[in-house]
Amino acid sequence: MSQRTLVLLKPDAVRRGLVGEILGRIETKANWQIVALELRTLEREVLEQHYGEHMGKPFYEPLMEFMASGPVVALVVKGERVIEGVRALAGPTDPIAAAPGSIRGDFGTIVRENLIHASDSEESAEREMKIFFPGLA
Ligand code: RTP
Ligand code: MG
Repeated sequence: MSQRTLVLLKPDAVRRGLVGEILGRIETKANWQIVALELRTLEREVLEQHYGEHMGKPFYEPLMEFMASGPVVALVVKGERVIEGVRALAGPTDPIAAAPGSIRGDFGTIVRENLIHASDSEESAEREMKIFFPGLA
């Protein structure tokens, strides 16, 4: 089942020089390909659209600040079961709970600074792709 998903390499990943490492893990999966990619510092409005579901939660403002603290790499990955697949590569939200071998498990310690975002459903993927790559067919 071919799908598309929206992935963000968060500002901590870019600052720490982990872009190549993380992109490599995604790019080398069989039957997946990167179909859009951009390095970009996110404006508040874009972040509010993207993380709107979390508005009002205690971690929302610190999350907004962190996500605007430097450039992110935004990309769309297309391929076989890629929505579930990138979430599996990333590991659970809390890096300490994430298994070694996952991106968050190998490189993270702080819940907020967990290196990567990936869409969690087909509906989220459609919504998020429109925010970051409105021109994508
Ligand atoms: P994401 O949306 O970034 O892919 O992460 P997720 O689905 O694994 O987690 P979600 O619950 O959607 O949370 C979004 C992001 O907010 C930060 N966060 N901080 N308690 C906290 O301090 C806390 N909880 C969540 C993380 O950056 C998380 O990825
Ligand atoms: Mg999420």
